[in-house]
Amino acid sequence: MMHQASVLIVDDVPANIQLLAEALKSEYRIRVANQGAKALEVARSETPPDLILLDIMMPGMDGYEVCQQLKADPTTSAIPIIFVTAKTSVDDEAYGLDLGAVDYIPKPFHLPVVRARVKTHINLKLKTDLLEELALIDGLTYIPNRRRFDQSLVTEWERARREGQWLALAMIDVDHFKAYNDNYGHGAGDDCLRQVANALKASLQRPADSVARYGGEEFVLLLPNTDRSGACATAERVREALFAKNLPHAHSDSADRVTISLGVAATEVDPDQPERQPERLLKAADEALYQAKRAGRNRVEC
Ligand code: GH3
Ligand code: MG
Ligand code: MG
Ligand code: MG
Repeated sequence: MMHQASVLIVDDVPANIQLLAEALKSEYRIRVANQGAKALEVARSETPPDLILLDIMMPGMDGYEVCQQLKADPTTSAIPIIFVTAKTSVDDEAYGLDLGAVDYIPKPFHLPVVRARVKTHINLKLKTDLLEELALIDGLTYIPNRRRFDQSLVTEWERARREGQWLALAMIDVDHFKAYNDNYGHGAGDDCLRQVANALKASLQRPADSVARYGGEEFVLLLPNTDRSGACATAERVREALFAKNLPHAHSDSADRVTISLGVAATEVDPDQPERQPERLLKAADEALYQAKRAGRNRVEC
């Protein structure tokens, strides 16, 4: 996943933009904005910059205001900002740093210093991004972990509520997995969980659908904009996909292979009922899963 870091240069004077761009373009993808409003637009785009060099004195919205707005918006607040400015008093500098900028470079700037400071803050930003990504990935299966699922559930719940849509979940548990470990060993059990995770991931068809490892040998599907019958059909397809993998399990009581049980819950999220929390959907899916187990495993309870 090699991605070239990008730097947004914001300045109302074209000559300043040009100097900075020349100094940085061999290492970074450069984007430019000649006014505050344009800077906000680039920062809020689908591909936000990894760092912003921000002039302060500009007609219209000044750099302080741009910085304030970026820091107040959770989608842009993590982008490091370096002020590059002719406002050189210590009070101006303190004010800029108080607003959340990571650094402050006085004009006229010395290009090697700009380059060095940009490099430091880009490296830090990329490391932070990587850590955030790793914190949300399960270390055994490399699919999203429970922390990531909890975040997605809240996000999708809010979206469904705003748009008056359905939201569905399927809780998944591997059948007789204790016997698998006892028979084949814990290492083989780990391999099996990786294969189950891959099969689940591969069997999803809509881009919005996702699977996470909920814990142990439990997984969960999050199915946005999906009603009950759609969710049941997806769960059944997922069950069949894993069955078709034919992973041997000699000590399963339900089949000659590894199987899963699934419990489905779906709700049309009503904007007028904010007290209906996503936890209730999870609980319903969990109860359905329990029914699937009681009814004999290797099945979907809708
Ligand atoms: P059921 O059909 O009722 O779900 O039976 P089960 O044996 O799967 O249920 P139980 O909850 O008793 O056992 C779950 C097993 O999953 C026990 C635990 O050791 C195993 N397990 C949980 N996490 C991991 C893991 O990361 N790796 C391995 N190898 N085993 C795990
Ligand atoms: Mg200016
Ligand atoms: Mg379990
Ligand atoms: Mg189990």
